[in-house]
Formats: sequence, C-alpha cells, structure tokens
Amino acid sequence: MFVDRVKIHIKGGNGGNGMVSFFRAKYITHGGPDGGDGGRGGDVIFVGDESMGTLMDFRYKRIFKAGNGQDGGKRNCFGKDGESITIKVPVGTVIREAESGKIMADITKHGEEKILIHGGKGGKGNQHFATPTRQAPRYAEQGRVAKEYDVILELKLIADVGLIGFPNVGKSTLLSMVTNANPKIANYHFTTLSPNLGVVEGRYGDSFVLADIPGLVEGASEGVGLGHEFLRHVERTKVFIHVVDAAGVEGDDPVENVRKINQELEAYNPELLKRPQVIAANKTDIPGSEENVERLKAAYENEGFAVYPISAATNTGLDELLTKVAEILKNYPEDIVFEEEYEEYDEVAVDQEPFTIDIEDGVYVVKGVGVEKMIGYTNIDTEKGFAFFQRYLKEKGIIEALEEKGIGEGDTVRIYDMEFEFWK
Ligand SMILES: Nc1nc2c(ncn2[C@@H]2O[C@H](COP(=O)(O)OP(=O)(O)OP(=O)(O)O)[C@@H](O)[C@H]2O)c(=O)[nH]1
Ligand SMILES: [Mg+2]
Repeated sequence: MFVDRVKIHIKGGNGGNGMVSFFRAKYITHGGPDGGDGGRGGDVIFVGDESMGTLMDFRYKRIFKAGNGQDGGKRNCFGKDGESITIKVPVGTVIREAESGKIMADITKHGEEKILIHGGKGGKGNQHFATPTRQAPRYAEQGRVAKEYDVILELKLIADVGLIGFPNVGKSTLLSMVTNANPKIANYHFTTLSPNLGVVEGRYGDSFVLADIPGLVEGASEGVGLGHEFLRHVERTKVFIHVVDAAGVEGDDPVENVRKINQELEAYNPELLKRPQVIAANKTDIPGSEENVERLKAAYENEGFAVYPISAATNTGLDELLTKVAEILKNYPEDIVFEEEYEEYDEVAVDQEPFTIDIEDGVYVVKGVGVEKMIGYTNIDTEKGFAFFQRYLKEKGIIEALEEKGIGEGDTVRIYDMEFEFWK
C-alpha cells in the first residue's frame, strides 16, 4: 500500500560536556587546567531520493537520533563529534513540525539536502576559563542539548500529468493502457485508494509521468471521501486529464460531472482551475455516448478545455489525447514549480525566542524556550551550576527585565519547576 503521511521523531546529537581537569605529573603539584572540549553533536539531515516512491520505509523505523558528542577528556583531549544522520525521503516530501504544523522543509529535488536539526555545540573545557586571578577554574561548560521534534512527513506527488475525475470513470484503465503501470481496475467506486504512477514513453514527445489519482467526489474539498488526501496529490501535477464517463453508465450527466469536479478543484485551491486541462470523454465504445461528446464540446470548448472522445478499454482516441498533452507540456512555462510556500525555518531565531515575565501572587514567573532549555542542561543544585545559570540570566537580559518589573531583594522567582530568591 502507498503510504503518504507518517509521523516520526527526530533528535539532534547533544554536545559533549567540557572537562574539568588539571595537569598532573611527577614533581608538579599544581598544574594548569587541561580539561578538553566536548565534541559537537551530529546533525539531522534530510535528502531527496528519486529512487524512493513512498514513505513506506518509515512504517517500521520512526525514531531517528544523531550521535552525541563525546565529553572532553583530560590532557586537552577533545571529545569526538557525534555522527550526523541522513534520512532519505522521496522527492516531493514536505516536512512539518507536528505540534505547530509549521513547514520546516520541502524536498523537491533529487539530492537536495536540508539540515533540520543542528547538533548541539560541545562545552568548553576548564582550560578556557582560566584568568590571571583564577588559575584553577573548577568549572567547565556543559554541552548544548540538541533539539528534538515530532515531524510529519507528507508526500505530495510530483507528476507531469494527473488523471482526475469521479470514481469508476476509467482513470486507472487509461493509465494501464498508456504506461507499463498495472493498477487495479474494477467496476466499483474507489478501486484506487492511493495514486499510481506510470511513465508515458516518448512516443508523443518527451516522456512524462502520469499519475492516476483516486476518484474525487462532491464535497472532496471539504474532506468528503478522503478528498483532502487525494486533492493534495492533484496540487502537484502540471496538467490535468479530466476523465469523464461519456456513456453515463451510472445514469448521471457527464456535463454536470465535469462541472462538479472543477468546482471541487476551485474550492480546494483556485490556482488549480488555471492549470491546463483536457477533457477525456471516455467509454465512447458504448452506444449512445456520441450525443454526450457533442454536449461536452458545446459546454467546455469555449471555456478553453479541449474535449477528446476516447475509449480507454479499446485503446481508441488515446494517441490524439496524449499528443495534445505532450504538446502542452512542451510549451509549459519552465519556471513554474509547485513548491509549498513557507518561511525558512530558522533554528537560531527559535533559540533566541523572547522570554516572558508574569507576576503571579507576588512570584515572578519567567518563561521562554531558551530558559527552559537552559534549566534542562544546567545542574543548578551545585553552586557552580547555579552561578553559571545566574550568569546566563544576566547575559540574556532577564535580570534587568525582572528589575524593570519591580523585583526586590528576597522576592521569589519561578522558572518552570525551579524557585529561588532574588538577591543581587
Ligand atoms: N466500456 C468501457 N468500460 C470502461 C472503459 N474504461 C474503463 N471501463 C470500465 O469502467 C470500470 C472502472 O474502471 P477503472 O479504470 O477502475 O475506473 P477508475 O476511474 O480508476 O475508478 P476509481 O479507481 O474507483 O476512481 C471498469 O469496470 C472498467 O473496465 C471504456 O473505455 N469502456
Ligand atoms: Mg482507479
């Protein structure tokens, strides 16, 4: 089965901690600080791979962690950097942060790489903290904790041509006749539940990729009949072959049916109706369809949709239809790509997200991504750790902000699950 949406967990590698150590050798009792730096954590990288057609691989492996940096060692030994991991995804994969739904990346080309999480920086060893007045620093920096996210991978097909239309009109039959794809074909609705792709070899011009998209129904744009899932795929095809049952086998009116599908396209995304579309009036081997073909022409040709009578089952009229489609593709503006519009995801900006200070029952409550993380990787129970944390609060302007809010000596500050009294 075709999997086109999965949730996975990714985590960058943490930086290794800096080391506290002092040079020791015979006859030297008070050697200088020689604690090495921690290694950098590994990155989490996504790369487009055209040999992958689905997100199937992610059904079994859902957690991806880059390697942590090693802690620094004695005698200036640097910790080794953690290993980065590269996650291969099919071309056309959109990566969203699960919680906010924000798009973090859109992989549209083979070989395109995107670093989603940078590994945490390694902490500096104590040798960096020596000053003329403090020659034996007992402090080393902790490694930075890397980010982790639940992300949703969503595959949006990128095909040149998409077959759209109501269920059971013969889309899969058409695909099977003009490509080497072998989709399931049957006389009932929703035979196709996930897109099938085939390549139309260069008989009509350049080869192109044809996608058989599951049947749409009225209300698809509001999500009826998995409408959203299916319309997502429609969005990324350049040209539509709109297949309609010209014989009206199910007793409905083909002219109306074309209108209904186009209304769904428009309601989902008005851009879709601006894309080139040709109407394939199918099942013309069934007597009585000629009249409907003429009605379709009368209704749509002056709207710019060419109508081609075909019979997918008996391979009639397909050459003319595909020649036309190949010609449209040939003249297609090159610079049109169907990428998601999204703001570049900026890890650094998120890192510097501002903090908030609220006063609740006389307690000064500080919140913010940065401080929360800082608490996560500082051991505030030790005096050194606490001093380090205080320095952080000062550097980030949090102390100043607290004072602006009117904090006095001895007032209580709460930062997540930590509380302390404020003393200058
Ligand atoms: N007589 C006739 N029957 C056709 C023709 N094309 C398809 N059919 C039949 O119509 C039925 C539906 O065909 P499919 O190709 O599965 O239709 P579909 O549009 O892919 O349907 P969904 O996957 O459910 O959306 C099958 O029984 C086909 O044999 C045609 O040109 N003439
Ligand atoms: Mg089908």
